[in-house]
Amino acid sequence: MSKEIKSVDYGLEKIFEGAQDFLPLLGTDYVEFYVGNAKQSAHYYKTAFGFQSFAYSGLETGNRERASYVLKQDKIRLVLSTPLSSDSPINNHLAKHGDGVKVIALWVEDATSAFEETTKRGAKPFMQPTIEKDEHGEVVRSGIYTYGETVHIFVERKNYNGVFLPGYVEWKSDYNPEPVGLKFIDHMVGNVGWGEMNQWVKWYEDVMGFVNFLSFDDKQIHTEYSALMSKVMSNGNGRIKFPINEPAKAAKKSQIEEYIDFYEGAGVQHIAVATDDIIKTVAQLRARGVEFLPPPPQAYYDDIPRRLGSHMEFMKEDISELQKLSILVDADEEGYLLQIFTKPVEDRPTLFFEIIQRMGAKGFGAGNFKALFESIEREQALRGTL
Ligand code: TYF
Ligand code: FE
Repeated sequence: MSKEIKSVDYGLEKIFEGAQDFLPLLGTDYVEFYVGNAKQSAHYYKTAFGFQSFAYSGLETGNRERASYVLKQDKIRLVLSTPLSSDSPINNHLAKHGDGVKVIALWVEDATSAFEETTKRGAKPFMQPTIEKDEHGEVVRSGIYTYGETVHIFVERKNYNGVFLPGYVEWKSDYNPEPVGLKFIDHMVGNVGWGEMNQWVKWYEDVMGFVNFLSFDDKQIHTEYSALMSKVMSNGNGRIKFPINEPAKAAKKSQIEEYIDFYEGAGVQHIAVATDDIIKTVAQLRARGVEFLPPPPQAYYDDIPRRLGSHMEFMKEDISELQKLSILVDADEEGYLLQIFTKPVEDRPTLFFEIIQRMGAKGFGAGNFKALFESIEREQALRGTL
């Protein structure tokens, strides 16, 4: 069998059959981080993760409140924003949470309707529908709060042909490290507090029209020390997937609790980015200084043929290559997936990245949870937070 499956069919059409999608989403538009020093963060994401300079807003463009650097790699756009004075509202977010994700922006046909449909279903407004214009046309944006102080901004750009948004100019740089093959955002995970997962699941169902199509309970996700529960939410076309985690009772501190303690509330735990050549991507990331969680034991790799079963015959990657890079492998009925997790990318043990290559599998690596969480716990122990 030589089938290569690129995009994954979750069969969501069946779940949504007959339902009217009141919030059609075209994809992730951008992810905005609030950071202490956007200029230096931009250098890190270019150098280490292979993002390309794309757009800029700051003092030179007449923006005296904040500086924002927009980076791009294939379909992924990151915005790194930093306050330029103590008056900026970014400061409060930074003081409380440290560097982290403030905005998960979603691309829509109609940002006014997205705002009305979600706020009438109970969403707390963050930004009223606002028209921004420049010589390249106009963009309409609106926004609502989700968990913690994180927000969703709806971006309508059908009448715009500028580089990013009004207020931004093209950012040309003489320093352009090669991309590492990151293609698009596969999913973004939110950590919420004790007992709060189900209310956020309900919020995504009621307010955004999402469905819960996969769940993991603390019986599946636990180690000797800690446990968590997770439910995966998806929109109608399957392009937007948001797993929601909550800590579960266990012998020691759950990694989700550690996150909540250091982020001082709910927030984005990880951003999973897709590649179609994880071996090449991870080799390059490692060479550029990106740190990953330590590898699972030899027994994990010895067991891969058994775990992959019939998928083994069309697995193209060499297990020893995967082991050399500490890449994890999981399988479900439809295929297999390869994944790896970075260490947190800031000093607080909060946000990290996942690199994922799906070869037909629709899951999130449940078969890796135990090995992965034991690896996270070894890191927690080093931090004295387990
Ligand atoms: O998105 C997921 O569900 C997987 C697995 O703390 C996972 O990437 C779940 C929880 C966690 C780290 C990874
Ligand atoms: Fe993930």
